Amino acid sequence: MITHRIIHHNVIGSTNDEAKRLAASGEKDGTLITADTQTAGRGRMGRVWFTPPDSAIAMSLILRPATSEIHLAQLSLLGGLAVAEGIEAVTGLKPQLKWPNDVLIEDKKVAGVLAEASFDGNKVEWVVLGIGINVNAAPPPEVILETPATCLRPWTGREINRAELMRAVLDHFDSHYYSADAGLGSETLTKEWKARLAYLGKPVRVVTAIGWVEGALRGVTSAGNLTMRLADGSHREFLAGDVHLRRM
Ligand code: BT5
Repeated sequence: MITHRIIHHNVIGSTNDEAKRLAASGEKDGTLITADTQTAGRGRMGRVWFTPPDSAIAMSLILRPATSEIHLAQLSLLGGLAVAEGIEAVTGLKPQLKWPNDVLIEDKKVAGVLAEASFDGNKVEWVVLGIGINVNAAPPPEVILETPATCLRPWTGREINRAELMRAVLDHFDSHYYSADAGLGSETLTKEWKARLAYLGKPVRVVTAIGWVEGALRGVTSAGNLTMRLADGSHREFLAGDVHLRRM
């Protein structure tokens, strides 16, 4: 395991913004920014991420990948897997991954991942992997537009120690990310994603900027793309990006 340098804030706008600022000024691989409360938490594409004060996990990990053969979708999925495994280790619950970046308990969103990066040409300079987990309080229903939200508390019946859960998530992340043979791009990791994938084999709709496609969800590729089987038997692959996955 690597030892992360942790910079904690009681209140901050967004841990991802702070991590990006630090990464751009040379902060090293493994530094983690955490906060008890975010006032301007972000989701993908400018969406709002609500952080219930003093009861959630909001953290952003700075990574400087050794290889440029890395896709942000892989890191989102890996972040989600680490969250799911960390939650399972601490609570016994078995969360699922909703491609590309959500963690669900019984179809409700308990956590979200936001991977952002800076490139120098084709080479990744740094990645900021932001993770938000609803631990002891759920966000108010009015901030949730699409997937219903939940937190861990109603499922465990007890308050969860946020530091313990954060450690568990980071340990699981490290054990995959720094694995020589079961890391990003490996068949082992791809199988672990698939084993946790929400809606596997179920009818889904993928909504893209130019329309939508319906089919059965087949799985994910080692690059983190979604695969679907369409009604005519053909297969389609989707890159994460401005794409939404919906259950039908
Ligand atoms: C995400 O975006 O799910 C990524 C969330 C990443 C948050 C972390 S917290 C630490 C770090 N610092 C940041 O500023 N961000 C990262 P997306 O898939 O775009 O989902 C956003 C949507 O989820 C919103 O439009 C709401 O509908 C919903 N949402 C907002 N807050 C939520 C919450 N606490 N729990 C569940 N759903 C939420």
